[in-house]
Amino acid sequence: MLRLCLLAGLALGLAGAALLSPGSCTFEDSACGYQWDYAHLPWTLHGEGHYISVDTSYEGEKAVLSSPDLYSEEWSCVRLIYQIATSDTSPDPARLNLYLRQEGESFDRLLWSAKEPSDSWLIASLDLTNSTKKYKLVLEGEMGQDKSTSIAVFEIKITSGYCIECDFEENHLCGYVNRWNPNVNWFVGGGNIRNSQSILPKDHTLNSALGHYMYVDSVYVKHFQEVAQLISPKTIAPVSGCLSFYYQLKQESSIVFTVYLRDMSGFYEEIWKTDNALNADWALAEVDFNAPYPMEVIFEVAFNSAKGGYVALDDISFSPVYCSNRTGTPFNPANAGCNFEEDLCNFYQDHKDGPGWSRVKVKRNVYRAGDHTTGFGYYLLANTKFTSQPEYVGRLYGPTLPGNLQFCLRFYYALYGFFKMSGTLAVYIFEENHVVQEKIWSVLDSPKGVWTQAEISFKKPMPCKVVFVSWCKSFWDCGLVALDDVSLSLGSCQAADLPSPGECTFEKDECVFTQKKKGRGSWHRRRGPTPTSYTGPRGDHTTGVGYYMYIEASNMVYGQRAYLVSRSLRGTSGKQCLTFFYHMYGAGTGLLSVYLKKEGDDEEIPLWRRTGEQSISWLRGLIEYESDTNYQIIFEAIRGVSIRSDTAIDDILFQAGPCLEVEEIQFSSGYPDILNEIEY
Ligand SMILES: [Ca+2]
Ligand SMILES: [Ca+2]
Ligand SMILES: [Ca+2]
Repeated sequence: MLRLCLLAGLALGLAGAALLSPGSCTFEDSACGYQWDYAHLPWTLHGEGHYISVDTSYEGEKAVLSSPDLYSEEWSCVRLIYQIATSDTSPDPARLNLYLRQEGESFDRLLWSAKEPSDSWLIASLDLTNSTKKYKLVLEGEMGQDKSTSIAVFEIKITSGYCIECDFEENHLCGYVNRWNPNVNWFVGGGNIRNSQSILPKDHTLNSALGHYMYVDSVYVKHFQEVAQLISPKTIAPVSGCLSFYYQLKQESSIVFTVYLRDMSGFYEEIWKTDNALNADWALAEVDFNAPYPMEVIFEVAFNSAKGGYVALDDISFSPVYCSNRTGTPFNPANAGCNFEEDLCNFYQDHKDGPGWSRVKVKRNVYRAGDHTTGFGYYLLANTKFTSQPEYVGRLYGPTLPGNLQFCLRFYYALYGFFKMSGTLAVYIFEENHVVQEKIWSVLDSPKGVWTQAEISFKKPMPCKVVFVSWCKSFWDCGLVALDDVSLSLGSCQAADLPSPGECTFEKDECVFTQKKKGRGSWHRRRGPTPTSYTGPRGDHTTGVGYYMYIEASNMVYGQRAYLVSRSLRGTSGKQCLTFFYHMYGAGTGLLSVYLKKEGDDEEIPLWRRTGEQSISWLRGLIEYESDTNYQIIFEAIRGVSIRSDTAIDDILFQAGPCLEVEEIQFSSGYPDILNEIEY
């Protein structure tokens, strides 16, 4: 249960409801138009305590609170003050989640999730990018296993501007935190505090003794090079522009005042440093700021002695235009990827080593696997019988990437052949002049003929290129190497991306889907090959070594059905696009169908169907549909005539808007003449 005494000191400068912007609430007299979902646990408004909470006095798993309709044509910052009180230490404890529910979308986008229990309130700051679409904020409390869990929200405040901006006039300090150090720390100065260390007569915002600022001084410094850090809220949306702030620096012996960016893998980049000039009054600092992936701004002061002096800081602000006259378009990581469907994109080869990688595709069949993108498309192949010679090396160069940015490179590879495969494919980083070459990845022996995902994080100080190198040492040490779906994103691969809404890879669970049994056959979640030979996939579509859903034909009888049904999805106006991958390999394969079931309607509208064996590959299915009422999507597999009838699905993705591509026509009259038949 919540301890109410902890709420003391929670005066957030929000006197007078008239000041509140739409979507903001202090939960004093009302919930400000926030409504709870009666299908779940009730929230309780504690007007005297100024908070709203949910606890486990009722049976239930979660509670949902959604805002009135909101608009944010300007960039804004949502600040949420909350507390999770629980003794739950299980791997899946109580959580508070914040979702963005945008008009026209069937799925809510997770903006933020917290699970750390605490004895006092905490603050979360979340940037909301500008949009013309109507939206709601949806808070979801997940109660976990502990029977005494309580989740409370004290305040939601939406302000225009960026979360890294702060004038330090409110005591939540905009989510800025001091990193505790025994001897030197950032403190709030000014206002009514009037303590002996609060040395400045006036702050910058109000130019008054009542205004507030942050300061750090050297009085308690004991060691050489002691450091105080003030850390901003983490950016969650890409931002670039001009960061400015006011500071005063009084220096008796050397002080170093530095501003860093720190990414989620802990890498620091210095963006600003004081020169040694004294600043008797508030001085303006302006610095170009570029955070294409989540980062924190760190204001760091290093002292060398107790007589160092002090630094004060106020009015941190941000403008989306660079301070300097910087031109040029920002780097777009999409230009460094390729699915090889049209051409090599921005990749190229040098032919000094002989023919390198060939762009190929195979007819959809049950003997040769297709590409990774759709199962029907193109990929690159090296070490074919045309290219493989002892000591043969094929190099595929990517476009030049800027230095000093963290990247995540992902690609899919597949190996074919009978011999030793390790080392036949490697990834190098070439510095621009190709003088420095560094191997960052090399293939180990892996399952043959399975598209397997590789993931590499890297960051280099200089501009560089990614180079895929295929290698054929000798006839006995050489195999076919296939490459597809190369993609590059900003930030490290490990920086846990919030899951995409409407995406289901089946890696953790069955997502929005559940079985509908009633004496029917069932879908199973599995990784690796299925038990019966000559049917079923050898690996999943997501990574090659992950999970997929399938029907095990040997547990079912001819004509038996298995249903996988989504939960109720939000109806919207306009078209929706459903993408998924299906695997129908096996001489006795039955049917796979997809249905749309609208709420309050018994009819299951057929959207898509395939009958019989299709390919040894995962193939992509695309479905466009519309439903303005809530609806469910049903995947139905029917077992075929024999046990070679395992049917599998993976990588389901729901997206708002029409499908951008059309599905490859299933029984086309022929393939393009440029078709490159593989020889191996
Ligand atoms: Ca101030
Ligand atoms: Ca492809
Ligand atoms: Ca999967």
